[in-house]
Amino acid sequence: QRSVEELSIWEDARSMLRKARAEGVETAWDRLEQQTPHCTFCELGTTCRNCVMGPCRISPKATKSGKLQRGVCGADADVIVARNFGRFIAGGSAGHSDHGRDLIEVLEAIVEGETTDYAIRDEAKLRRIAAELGIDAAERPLMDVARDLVDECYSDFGSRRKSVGFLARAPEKRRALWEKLGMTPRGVDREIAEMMHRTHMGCDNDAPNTLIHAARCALADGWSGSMIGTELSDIIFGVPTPSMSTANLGILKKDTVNILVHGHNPVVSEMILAAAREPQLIAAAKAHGASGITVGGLCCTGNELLMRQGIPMAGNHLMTELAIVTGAVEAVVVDYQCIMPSLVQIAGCYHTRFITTAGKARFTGAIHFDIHPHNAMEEARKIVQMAVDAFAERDPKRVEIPVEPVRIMTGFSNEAILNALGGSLTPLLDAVKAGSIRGFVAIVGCNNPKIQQDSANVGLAKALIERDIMVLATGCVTTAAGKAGLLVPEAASMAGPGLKAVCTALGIPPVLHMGSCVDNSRIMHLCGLIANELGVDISDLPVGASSPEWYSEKAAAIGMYAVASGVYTHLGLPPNILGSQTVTDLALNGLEGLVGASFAVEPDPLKAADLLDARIRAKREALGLKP
Ligand code: NFS
Ligand code: SF4
Repeated sequence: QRSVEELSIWEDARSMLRKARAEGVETAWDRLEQQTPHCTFCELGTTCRNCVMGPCRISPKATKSGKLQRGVCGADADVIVARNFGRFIAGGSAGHSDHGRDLIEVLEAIVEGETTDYAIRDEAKLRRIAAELGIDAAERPLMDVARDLVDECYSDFGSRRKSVGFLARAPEKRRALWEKLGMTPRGVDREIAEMMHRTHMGCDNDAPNTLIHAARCALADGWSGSMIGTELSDIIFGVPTPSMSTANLGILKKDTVNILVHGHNPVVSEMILAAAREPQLIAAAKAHGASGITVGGLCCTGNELLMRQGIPMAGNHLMTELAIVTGAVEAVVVDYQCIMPSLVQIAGCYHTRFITTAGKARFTGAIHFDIHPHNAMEEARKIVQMAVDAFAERDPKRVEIPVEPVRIMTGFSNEAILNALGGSLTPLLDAVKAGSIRGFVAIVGCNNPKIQQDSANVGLAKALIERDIMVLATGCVTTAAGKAGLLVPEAASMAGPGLKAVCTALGIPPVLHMGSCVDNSRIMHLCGLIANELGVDISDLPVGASSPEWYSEKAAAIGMYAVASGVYTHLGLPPNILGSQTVTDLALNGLEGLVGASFAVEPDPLKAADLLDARIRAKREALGLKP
C-alpha cells in the first residue's frame, strides 16, 4: 500500500486518508490498487464491444504473430480505437450539453410561469445574448425576448441548422476552416447521435474521418451546449463578479450544520444555498445547538456557487470521499456527473445523508428528492431541514477537521475581466504585446488517483506564472490552485516580473478562476474576442490549454474542442488510443496540419511547462512580438 504522502500533496487529504484507513473506509486510491494492472487491451483502446459477434480485441503483438489483427467484422486497431475514442468524446459532449439543456428548461419554466423559485436576474445580459443570436431584443417585453431565446437555444440542439448559433463568436478564418474540414457543428444532439451511428458496426471505418466527426461533436459542446449552459446560468443566477472566499476541508465548521453541494448544475445547488440562508432554517439549526449552517462546494457545482455566491470550496474530485471522512458533514446533496458511487457507502459509515436530486442520476441506497423547476425551493427546504436534523446524530468523537482554510479570489467572468480592464481588451493586449504577459494557459479538469493529487495541477500553474504566463483555472483545478495560495492577489509575488507588475497594478491574482468546466466556454469566447481584436485566428494566439490530471469523458471533449479551435492542449496522461498508430499520430501531430493545433502528452508538469512555453514563444515570434 502506498503512503498517504504519495497519494496527495495536501495535508487535509493526507489526514483524512489516515483517518479513512484507521476507520476501515475504502477510497478511490484503494480501489485503484485493486484494479492495477488494468487490462492492456482496454488501456490501448483496442477492445470492441459494439456488437455480439464480438467482443473483440486486437493484440499489440498482432503484427508479429499474425493473430488477433482484426475483429470478427474485420475492423482493425485503427478503426476500433477511433470508434472508441469517438464514443468517449460523444459521452463527454453529452454530459456538458445535457446540463446546458437543463438551463433552457429552467428559463422556459420561468417564461411559462411554471416557477417562481427561479427568475431572470440579469435582464441586460438576456437582452444582449438574445440580440447576439439575432433576436429582436431591444424594445419588446422581457418575457417575449426570453421566449424567443428559449426557442433559439433549443434549436441549437436539433437538426434544422447548418451551424450552431454561438459559432459566430469564432473568428471568420476558423469558421471557414471548420467548413472546409467538415467540422462545423450543426446541432448538439445531432452530432452526438451521429457519432453513435457512425460507430455502429459497418459505418465509419476510416479512423481519420471518425476523428473529424469527434472534433465536430466536441465543437458542438464547446461552442453551443456548454456555452448555452454558461450564458443561461449567468442570466438566471447572475454574471459572476470578483469576490473573496476560502478553500480546503477547513471550511467545514465544528459548530455548524455542514451541507456539501456536489455535481454540476447550479439549478439545484442555488436552491439549497437559498434555503440554507432562510431565517427559519438557521433558527432550526440553532435549536439543535449549532451556530448556523455552512454550505460548502465540491467539484463543479461548487465552482458555480463559488463564482456567483462566493461560497467556500471544500474540495475537488478526489476530496469528495475524504470530505465525508471528516465526520462533520450532515448532508451531501448531488445532481449529476463526477459523483463517485462510493459516496453512498462512505456516507453510510457516518451520520451523513447522501441526497440525490436528478431523475437521470439516481444512486441505489441514496435518499432521493425529485427536483424540478416548479418544486425546487420546497424540496430544497426539506433537504436542508433533513441536514439540520442529522446534526443531532453527529458524533463529536469522530469529527476531525484537519486544516485552516486558505483565502481565494473568484468570479472572473469575461464581463468581470473586461470591467477590470476598464471596458476594453486593449490594456490586456498591450501587456501581451509588451511581453509583460507572454501568453495565457487554461489549466482545467480533474484529479486522477493515478497521479499524486494536485501535484501536476499546482506544479504546472506555478511553473507557468513564473514565466510570465497567466493561468486561467476552471473545474477541479480551481481548488488545487486555491489551496496552493495561487488565487489571491498576493500570489503575484510568485509570478515572473512582468506578470507580477500587471497583477499588482490591477489587484488580481496571476491565476484567474473562470468557473466550472462548462465555463471553459468563457475561455473559448475570450479566445474568439482576442483573435478578432487582433485580426488573427485562434491558432495564431500565444495561448495553450492543459489538463494535467484529467479523468473524464468530459475533459476529453474539452481537450478536443480546444484543439479543434486552434489551442495547443497538453494532457498529463494519454487517452486510451495508443493501440492505434494512426490515431495517436493524428492526435499528437497530424491535427496540427489540419486545425493548427494538436495534443501533447507529458506526465511531468515542469516538462509540460516547457512544451507550453515553447508553443507560446513560437506564436509570439510569428506575431512579431519578442518571445
Ligand atoms: Ni470537469 Fe466538473 Fe472535476 Fe473533472 Fe469532474 S467535477 S465537469 S470532469 S472531476 S474537473
Ligand atoms: Fe468485434 Fe467488429 Fe463487433 Fe466490434 S463491431 S465487437 S470488432 S465484430
